[in-house]
Amino acid sequence: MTRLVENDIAGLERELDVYEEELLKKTGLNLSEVACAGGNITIHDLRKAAQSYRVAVVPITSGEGVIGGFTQFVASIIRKMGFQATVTEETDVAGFYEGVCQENEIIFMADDKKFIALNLRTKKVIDNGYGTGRGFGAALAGMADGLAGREVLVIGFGPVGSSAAEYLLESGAKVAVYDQNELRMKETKKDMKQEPNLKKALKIYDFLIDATPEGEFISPEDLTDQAMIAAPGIPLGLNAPAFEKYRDRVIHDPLQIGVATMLALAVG
Ligand code: 2YC
Repeated sequence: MTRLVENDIAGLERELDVYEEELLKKTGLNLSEVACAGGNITIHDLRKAAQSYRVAVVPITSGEGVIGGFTQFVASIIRKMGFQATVTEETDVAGFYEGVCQENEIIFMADDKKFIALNLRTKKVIDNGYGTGRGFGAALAGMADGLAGREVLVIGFGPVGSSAAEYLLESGAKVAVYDQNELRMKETKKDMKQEPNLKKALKIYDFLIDATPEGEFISPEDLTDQAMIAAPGIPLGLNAPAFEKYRDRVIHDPLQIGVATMLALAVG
């Protein structure tokens, strides 16, 4: 898991509307619709939950400490989905206490190991990796206008990649996996195809999930002309020329889809 830095999220809060317009153009879905698809809930149920739940985001100072703008951006994504969301004044346990006392029943908080959404009413806890994988799977399906029966290559089989692969199987896609780590390749499910050679695989598959922490390992000549890429991995795996060529068919963001899908899963 790549730890974000302040610069990864600087300015994104005020660009959230533009971000959502681009998402809509690429996938035909807005942020709430992507989240609901990944979270297996209806927009109606999400709207109902927005009337019934309030959300607190708690800054956590442990480990490498607070990331500037992180909790504020998380709260703005949650507000974009129609929920009331506040960042607590206090941090850590005092912040958690403050959030609960103000009757927020959904708590978002992240230390250096885990980023979670906790539903105090249903005791459901959602991990960012799980939410991000499902959300980007749903975004790719939107871009492809459905992935049932289509072959999809998942690059990187960590928490995000394995979750995306699971979502794609549920959507009826044929899933293939490449991971440079043999051990992780062994964790792939029986109905997932293992692709031992990434360069060969990139020349075959039109639908890709880049769930690696590797940056700039994919060049334009590696990809098929029809390629569509959902890239939750930070930094982006496509190099600059590849991003330039495929930008209208690339979905990549540091937090928006992951946080939105965590919320949909937490209230579902
Ligand atoms: O500002 C704070 O409260 C910090 N404790 C937040 C630390 C987040 C560390 N995790 C990451 O940077 C990201 C996750 C958001 C998803 C993957 N890495």
